Amino acid sequence: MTLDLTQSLPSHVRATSGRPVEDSTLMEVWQGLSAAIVDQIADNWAATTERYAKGRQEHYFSAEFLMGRALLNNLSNLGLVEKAREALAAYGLDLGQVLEEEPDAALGNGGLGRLAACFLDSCATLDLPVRGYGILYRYGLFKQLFDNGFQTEHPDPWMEEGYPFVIRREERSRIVSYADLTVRAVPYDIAITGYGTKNVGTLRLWKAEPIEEFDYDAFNSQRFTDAIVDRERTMDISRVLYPNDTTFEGKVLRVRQQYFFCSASLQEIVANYVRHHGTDLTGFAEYNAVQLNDTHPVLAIPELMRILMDEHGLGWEEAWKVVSKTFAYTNHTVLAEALETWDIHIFDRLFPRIAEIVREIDRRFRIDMAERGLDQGTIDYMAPVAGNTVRMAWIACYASYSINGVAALHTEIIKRDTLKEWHAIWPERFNNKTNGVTPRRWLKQCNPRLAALLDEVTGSDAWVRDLTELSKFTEAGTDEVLERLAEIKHANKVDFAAWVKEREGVEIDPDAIFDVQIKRLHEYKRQLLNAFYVLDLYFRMKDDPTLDTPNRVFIFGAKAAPGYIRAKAIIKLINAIAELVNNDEDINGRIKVVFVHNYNVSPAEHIIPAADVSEQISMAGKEASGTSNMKFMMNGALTLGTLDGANVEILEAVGDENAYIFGATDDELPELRRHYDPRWHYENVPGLKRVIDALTDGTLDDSNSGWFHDIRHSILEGGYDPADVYYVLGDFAAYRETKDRMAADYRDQKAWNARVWANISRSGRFSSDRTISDYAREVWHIEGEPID
Ligand code: 8GP
Repeated sequence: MTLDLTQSLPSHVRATSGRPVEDSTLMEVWQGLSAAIVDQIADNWAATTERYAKGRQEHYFSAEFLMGRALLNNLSNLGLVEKAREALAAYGLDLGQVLEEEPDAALGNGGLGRLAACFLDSCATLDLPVRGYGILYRYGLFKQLFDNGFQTEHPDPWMEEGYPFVIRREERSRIVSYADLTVRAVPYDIAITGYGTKNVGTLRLWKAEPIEEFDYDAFNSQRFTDAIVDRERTMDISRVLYPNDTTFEGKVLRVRQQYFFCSASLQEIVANYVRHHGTDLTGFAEYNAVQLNDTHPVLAIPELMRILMDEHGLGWEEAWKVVSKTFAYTNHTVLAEALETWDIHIFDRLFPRIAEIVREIDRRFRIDMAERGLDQGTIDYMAPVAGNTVRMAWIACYASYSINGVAALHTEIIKRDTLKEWHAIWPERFNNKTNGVTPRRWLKQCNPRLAALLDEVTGSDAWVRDLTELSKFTEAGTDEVLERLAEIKHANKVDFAAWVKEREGVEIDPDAIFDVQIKRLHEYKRQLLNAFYVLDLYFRMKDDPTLDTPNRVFIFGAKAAPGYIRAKAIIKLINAIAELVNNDEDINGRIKVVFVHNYNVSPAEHIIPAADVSEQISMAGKEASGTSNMKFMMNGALTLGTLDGANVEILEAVGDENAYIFGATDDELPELRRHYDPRWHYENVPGLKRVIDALTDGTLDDSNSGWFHDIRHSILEGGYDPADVYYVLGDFAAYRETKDRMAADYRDQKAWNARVWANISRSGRFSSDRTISDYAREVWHIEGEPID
């Protein structure tokens, strides 16, 4: 049964708004159209759910799912884009405008959360029995505004106006108990459609609610506030996503959140096992695997022990056997501050039984390791509990049957450094799963012009389900195709320029090179290196007005964690550079700097198709993988990057002549750092002195915050950390040379477009379909189960 949108749209809009389409707001039309889509998939969704429940399943536990918008994704997967366009046109409405009404579901911070969203898309497309589990945060990641160039943070109540894609499943509620509070976990399900399949997967997000809406006794005895305080304490659990990319605050609440979704999800998974396979839980791991997306869901390990022992009567050994065949752990970062640890007193206070189980895991671990002959120092280092500190990553490594990194280099680094002690004992647990991104959202939907060309060149849309199809066409970059590519990029840049003008009030030249760095703001990602280049180029142009270089637009998008002052200083700096450069009459628009505020999934969908250059310039060894690098590649932007994360594999795929690689490598850095003197670079590397002096000599204005002084100090003097920890000055000369060369190369458009085609046609291995197929085969041991 396919949907007749011309018929169902008006009735769904009327049911939503209580008025005819003509009198409804655009928001109501968006809601009505979205409801029509949910209506359309309901039967297949139920059939898929039923089918998966019986067999072996994989459960993807993640504190973050950065889903972005849903309507276009669903229309596209269901082949309904044109029908929706027509149905709306009958009322004089434009689909594009209606789509822009949708808020982003920003239930994630960055790479880790967006990866989870791409993975769900691939699992649905591949008909895999996988379900996502997380938290229905009332407030997603904060909204970012700029006030005089400073980041300010604002709440993002993303579903307040009504969000038809989440379905409350009251009857599936679970009780989660803490020592001081008992709450109801109510599941809200989001349907995950795939491309070219009837299967519909599920993302289940839990919301915390009071067991009883109100404590009536307290209320009736006039203690109104008591009644409300407990209610609010409960609602706090799913109120906000923690806005930290690498570190955590509000520890007790954070731990409460983690336990909340782990416990509710496991209760449900165990209940499903009992329903279909009986009460002997020793076979649990034959039917269930749980992927832990970083350490945030690691409390699931002691919680499953508790459920198996206390609720199903297994002994410790039996339960541990099940647990150690159930969990698999993905590490997403080598930054030491991101390896979560908690004070065990938090566990004692919130859930004494879990604390007891964690101590017992620790006790047995120590015995186990002593029996293996490890020395006391190593045992203490690796133990799950040290003094009062619980180390979540170590629990994950001990209990999991699989441990993976997210790009080849990253996996080597965790084996060699971060997790080397575990690798020495259990090398067979370690495996690499290089990240990927979904070509549906990140190519077909966001870049329809390029998608149409790919259909034409390859003769079908098979690439949408199997991006490696494109590799058969690496030689198809004829003069005509290259010209078409150039036209498409130009048209995308014209659209983007209009979007930027409207959203940021900056005019940019579509014939300039669009050079883009979009990602969380962190010192290791080195937005500062990029900013220094822009400032240096500005000074060079001021010195020599005849300097022969193409026009350039430098585009940034980044949020800084609210407590990360240095990151906020870098945002202010880039905005100050934009102010200086964009308004200088000598420059006359030859350089423009745009900081796109409130960077998120849907802005990325506008930016990436228009990009010429993809900045992937982290200090080698620090970026676990990166995923925007893959999205840019698919959309024909060339990588300007270090040999870090998945850049290494992108280079391998495209070859030296099709990427711009520079800078110190992970292998070289330890030796280089030993003799490193940033001051020497400041004095001797062309351009650097002037750029760094501009931070404090009055050229740039930090509104007396002292922040630019702090940046200079951190680079030249250091303090608590050594000077220039992220080797910005050390890599500057190589970066400048490479970026200048790249800009010069841009002039030869034909050669440039040949590189563009090389990147697009070889991007197949960076589809999340490849990543997910690898997980399914090598870690989860599941296969596709189409419903018809
Ligand atoms: C990110 C990594 O930084 C990035 O390189 C990688 O591509 C991405 O994960 C997906 O694997 N890591 C995080 O986002 C991260 O560690 N976030 C959390 C602690 C919240």
